[in-house]
Amino acid sequence: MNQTDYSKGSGAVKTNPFQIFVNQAGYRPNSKKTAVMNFPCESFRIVDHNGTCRYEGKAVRFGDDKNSGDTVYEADFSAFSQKGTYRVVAVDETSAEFQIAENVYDEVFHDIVKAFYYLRCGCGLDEAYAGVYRHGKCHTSTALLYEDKKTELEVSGGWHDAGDYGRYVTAGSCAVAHLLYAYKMFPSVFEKRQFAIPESDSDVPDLLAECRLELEWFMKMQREDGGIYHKATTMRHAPFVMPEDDDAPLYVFAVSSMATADCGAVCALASRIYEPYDREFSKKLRQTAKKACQWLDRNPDFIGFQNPSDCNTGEYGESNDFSNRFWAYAELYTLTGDNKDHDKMLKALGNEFSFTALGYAEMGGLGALSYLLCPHETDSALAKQFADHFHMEAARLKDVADHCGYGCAMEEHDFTWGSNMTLLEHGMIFAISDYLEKRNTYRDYAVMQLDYLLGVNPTGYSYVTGTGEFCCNYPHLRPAHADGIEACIPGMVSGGPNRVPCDPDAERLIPKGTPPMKCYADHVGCYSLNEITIYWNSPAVFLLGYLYC
Ligand code: 9MR
Ligand code: ZN
Repeated sequence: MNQTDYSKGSGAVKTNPFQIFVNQAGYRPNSKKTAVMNFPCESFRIVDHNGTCRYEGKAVRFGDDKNSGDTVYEADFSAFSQKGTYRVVAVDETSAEFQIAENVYDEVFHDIVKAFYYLRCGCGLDEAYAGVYRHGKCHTSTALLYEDKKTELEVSGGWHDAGDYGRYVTAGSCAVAHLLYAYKMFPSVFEKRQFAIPESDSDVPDLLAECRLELEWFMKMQREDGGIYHKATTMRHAPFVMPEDDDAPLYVFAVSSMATADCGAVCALASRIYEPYDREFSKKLRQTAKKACQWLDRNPDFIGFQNPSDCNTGEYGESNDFSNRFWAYAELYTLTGDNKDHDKMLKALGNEFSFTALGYAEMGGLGALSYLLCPHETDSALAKQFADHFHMEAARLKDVADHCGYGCAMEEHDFTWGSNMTLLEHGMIFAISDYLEKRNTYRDYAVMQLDYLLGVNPTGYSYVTGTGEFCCNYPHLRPAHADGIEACIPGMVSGGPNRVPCDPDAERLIPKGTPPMKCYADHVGCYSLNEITIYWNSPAVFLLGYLYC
């Protein structure tokens, strides 16, 4: 993230040739279908690839949209459900190509899950699975404990966090939790689905095989006394080289109470999920979770994390660990059914935090979800409170989306670093609320969040690499740049617009006063707009899992 010479993609940022904004992956036949225009128009047409008009509709003036600064017109073609490949045309503008078909999400879903494979650390990526994106083994040397450099630790494995090669426990726990809840809530979507990974032929669903890599790494990050080290990284961010060429010494940094709680929580969750597939592994996860929670019992005070002054890799600092502890004890109770664990969870409720936040720092929503899906006896009044929080949040977000010309459930303050995570987590809230009530009240709103991600937004970008005619292709992602291949590794969710761009390239490229939803550039230097991370992909997996049901 410094004075790097970006030889690829460092030129001008492309301008969008399409002024009508559509979901570039497409729409399912029976789903809500909207395109958005930001120029005056009264009607629109859907044309097929021969240019033949297949549908005509009236454009509806939405009016001024605050976060994009646009005056917006909407084209609703939900009534048109004929399978095919189309564009929307209005006045003399056109949209990118899109499809209407039952399976329109298949490819993007595959890519977004497969992205985790591409981020694997340690094992190297085989040509058989990675094709041109293959690379050698990376970060396999032992690491030194930063606090006591005589101690060497073997902590290979897991996933690279993001555009950098660091591995961070809190970030990883959040991502694995999204993926495991996707599996738990929508099992039929994942049971048979393969993502072309080395484990695809095993009896374990691919999504679980993929998460296992990260879980195995978490276990290596646990200290004898149960505490979990916060991160394993080099001292400084690597230059833009391939992972196997990043050979700076690795360090393991201090134990934090957030990492211990988050990792304990996700291992407890995983222990239940892997039980039918691998008893031994499930037992190990249970032990990791128990030891982590015992450490929390013995260390009731917050132990945060701050980078030592000579380290510039990700910090993932938090100012308290209330929600993390609640999540840990909620998952522990869900695993054990032990009243003592229930008491600990109740005690952790004594502090104020959100019960709908889904990470990476605030974890209260995951604790609430754990309790709501708990197979043991629960306090029905408390469970109702948790469910109500999700329903109230879904209703609030619906209102936000109704006031947005692009149907996006985000407010001005949501457009910060990684805004697409917030977008997708809001999509998750719609899904969770409906799931709990076995209804489809918010389905259209969940679809609309995905539409925004894949092109129904004022930049016109599909924010997923490889999806759509006009998608981001130059994310701040070291191997994608260093491999010299023009087409980026597919399936990477870009962080998205950030109204407070805070890297030198973004400060140069985004004029002051740009509306929040347009503060984006598909430029490799812009880590505050265009990085990728595991926990920006993971909520997309959850949302797509839901939309498949
Ligand atoms: O996602 C994180 C974002 O919310 C923070 O504002 C930002 C600055 O602290 O850090 C982001 O996390 C980065 C992490 O520190 C290192 N790996 C890449 C992450 C995504 O940019
Ligand atoms: Zn690596």
